[in-house]
Amino acid sequence: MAKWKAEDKSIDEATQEMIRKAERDGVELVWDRLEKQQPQCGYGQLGVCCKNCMAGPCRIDPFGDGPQKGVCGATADTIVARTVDRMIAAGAAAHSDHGRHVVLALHEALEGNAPYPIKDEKKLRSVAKRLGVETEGRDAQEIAKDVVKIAFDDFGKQDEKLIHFADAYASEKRKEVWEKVGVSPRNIDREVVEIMHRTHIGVDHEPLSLIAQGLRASLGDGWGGSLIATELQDVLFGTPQISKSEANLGVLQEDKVNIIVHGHEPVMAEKVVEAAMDPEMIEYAKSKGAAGINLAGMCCTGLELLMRDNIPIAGNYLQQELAIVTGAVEAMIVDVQCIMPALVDVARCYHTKIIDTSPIASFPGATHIKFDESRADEIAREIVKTAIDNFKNRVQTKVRIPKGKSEAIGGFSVEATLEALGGSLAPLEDAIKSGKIRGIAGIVGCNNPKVKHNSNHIAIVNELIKNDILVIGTGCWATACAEYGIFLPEYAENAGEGLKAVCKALGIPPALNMGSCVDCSRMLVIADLMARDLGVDISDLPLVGSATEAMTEKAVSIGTYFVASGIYTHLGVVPPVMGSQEVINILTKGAMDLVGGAFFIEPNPVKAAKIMAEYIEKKRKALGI
Ligand code: SF4
Ligand code: MSK
Repeated sequence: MAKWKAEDKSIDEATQEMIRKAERDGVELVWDRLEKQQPQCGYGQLGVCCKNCMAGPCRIDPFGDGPQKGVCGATADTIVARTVDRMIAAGAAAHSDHGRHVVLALHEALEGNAPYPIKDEKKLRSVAKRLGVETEGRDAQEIAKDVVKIAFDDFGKQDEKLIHFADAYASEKRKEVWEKVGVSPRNIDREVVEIMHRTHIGVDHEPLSLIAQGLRASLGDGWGGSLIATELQDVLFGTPQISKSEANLGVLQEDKVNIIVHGHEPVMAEKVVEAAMDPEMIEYAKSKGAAGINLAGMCCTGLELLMRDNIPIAGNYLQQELAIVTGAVEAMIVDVQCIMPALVDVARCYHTKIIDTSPIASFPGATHIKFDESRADEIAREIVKTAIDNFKNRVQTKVRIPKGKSEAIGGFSVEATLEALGGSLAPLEDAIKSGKIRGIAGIVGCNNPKVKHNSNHIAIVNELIKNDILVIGTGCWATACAEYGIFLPEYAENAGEGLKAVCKALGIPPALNMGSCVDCSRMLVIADLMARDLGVDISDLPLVGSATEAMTEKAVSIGTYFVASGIYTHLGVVPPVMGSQEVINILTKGAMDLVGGAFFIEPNPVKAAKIMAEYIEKKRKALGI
């Protein structure tokens, strides 16, 4: 019998209902496993353990009685800095490899080897123009080939110059800061590799230079790998437009074949959407006794589909097991990142098939249907057919779909946001200048079972909007807001008078869904646009960032590139840095002097929102507004 009650684990009733069902069904969930891990290792929490070589593992005694150096002589400061760097490297690698996969898919399509037509030529032309690619009198195929070449070059060039995408998208002022500090990313992959080199035993031991390399690798993610992923996904699958969908476990339907796509990369999922909508497939589902096919998303693949295709999203990171616990999911199709290996065990208690599709992500016990762009349509149909064939195995007595779901407006790409504002950021900037809106907070996703599911996300948004701070964000934060009804224009009633008036005039919610976690790049583009309009650097703007339920290494990379882009950024979960005062000082103070942004750590979301609001007021004062 679990000691933590369902109400302690999530603020969401549908989630609580499924947690209780899991308990009745004898299914172990993420919270049970977290409980079994208690107490978690104190050395690990402080970041003072090292296993970078086989003379270790070594650990530093935080109380000073035991060893103060590893076998090689590494201090706590070195070990903590290396720990942070390796987290950034892993996060940047994950985003950037995602970006690479998108470039490869576009490349294969242009070579005639994959069935992906360019869906958004307008976006392609605008990306190309930014990159300095000639567009006049050229067809989309030719332009796209040049864009692909540039993107590939950012993963492979060997000179010391800034990567092309960052060069094309970031303002001169910001680029000067990076150049001066020596953190301009030269090649997306190289910066990750260099972290692995520097943190190998006996290389870089200086916390400041280690962290500087972390900033550089993270910039290669935000202004490189992630940006490439976002921009080229828009080219391939369409730039998101503002539209309505639904969120939470209640989007599953009892009479239909339920298919969930989960992970991060839409290259495969977009094909599953097509296959699931194919009348032939729907007929096939009906022939098996179902009323049709219901496709829903999970985590960031879900957000990609919600943003572009209005596909409902069944949940965020901590709800992935619970979707299976409904007993109504025929197949969960997974690609990469944030997919719990435990899904296979949970699925064993029901009839759900876990189908892994990525050549780089295999799950023991899952059904493997590996995706290959050249046979994309055929594989997507095979996946959907496998799900339909599994409908007959559903055990009706185990089915219970919670009612909880909410409508939500999504699709706030940069382009859609500008369109909603009448073509430029001017109305928003005017509202900021006049003080109706005090500033903007950009929130990045994740859930973390150490934090009550969705609680920090909702609390911080409520507090920020009350203070007339417009919130934009991505990832599991966006799903939390969607489930809570925050992405509806009427939620502006909960905002301060100024923000409420602006939202009413524009017909927008007080918080805007900008997409998946890779789409944090959209927030950088918005910040950059605003800085250019006002003739200042990003660090001068009344902007703040937050990763309030941070969990993944990707979140560490995102937070770091926010900081390196000049944004004061909140972390709601204490990262493994507390074992080094020097590293804490660099991240929370020193970075501000170097790049105009820094981290602050505050587990209490209400207190964090207050600090963010104060920072915004400080920035407004400095700008004279
Ligand atoms: Fe220990 Fe140094 Fe090896 Fe780390 S690199 S495990 S501190 S000897
Ligand atoms: S899925 S990275 S838990 S946002 Fe992108 Fe959510 Fe964070 Fe994974």
